[in-house]
Amino acid sequence: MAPYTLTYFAVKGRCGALKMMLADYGQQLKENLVTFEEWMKGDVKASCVFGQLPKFQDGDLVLYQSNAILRHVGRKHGAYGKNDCEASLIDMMNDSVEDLRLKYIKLIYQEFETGKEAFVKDLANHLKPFETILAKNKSGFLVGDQISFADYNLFDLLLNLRVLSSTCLDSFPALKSFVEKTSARPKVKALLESDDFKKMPINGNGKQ
Ligand SMILES: N[C@@H](CCC(=O)N[C@@H](CS)C(=O)NCC(=O)O)C(=O)O
Repeated sequence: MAPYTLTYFAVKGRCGALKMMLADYGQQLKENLVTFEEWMKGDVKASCVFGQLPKFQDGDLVLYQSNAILRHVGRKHGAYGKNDCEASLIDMMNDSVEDLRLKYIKLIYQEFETGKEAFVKDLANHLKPFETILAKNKSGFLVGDQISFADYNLFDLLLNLRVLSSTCLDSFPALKSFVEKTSARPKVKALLESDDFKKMPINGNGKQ
C-alpha cells in the first residue's frame, strides 16, 4: 500500500502529533517539504484549497486542516474511541487542545517578546482542566482506556510548552506522568529520538 504523503514546511508545527500517531501505528509517511522561498512564489499556496498547509494524501483522498487529518488517521487506526460517545468526548478534548494551541501559536508568531511572561503565568489555568481529566481517568488517557488522536495532540503541545517553560508541568502530576508514559511508547520514543525529528524546529520563526 502506498504510504501516506504529507506536504508541509520543515517544522514540527501543526504536524508533530500526526507524525507521532503514524509512527506509533507503524505507518510510513512520505514527506514533501516546502521551503519558505518556494511558498513565497505563490503557486503551492494557490494550489491549496484553503491557501495553507499541511496537505495530507491518503491514496486519492486529499485532506487539508491538521485536525481533520488527525481525525482521519485516528478513525482508520483505532484512535477515535470505541463508540460514538467516546468519539464525541475525544472531539471535545481535541477542540480544547486546539484552543490552547491557538493561544500558543499567537504567542509565538505575534507577541513572543511582549507576551511570554503573561502567557507562562496564565498557563496553569489552561493546563488544570487536562490535569483534572487525566487524574480522574485511571487509564491515563483523555478518554476511555485506549490512546486517541487527541492524546497525541495534547502530548505534542505539552512537549512544546515544556520547551517554552521547563517547569510548567511541575505542579501537575497527572500531566507529567502522561508525558512520561507517552514518551516511553517504543515507536514514539524512536521517533522523538530520531535525528530527522530532533533537528526539525518547532516553529517557523525560530521562536520556541
Ligand atoms: N487550521 C489550519 C491552519 C493551517 C495553518 O495555519 N498553516 C500555516 C502553517 S502552520 C500556513 O500554511 N501558513 C502559510 C500561509 O498562511 O500563507 C490547520 O489546522 O491546518
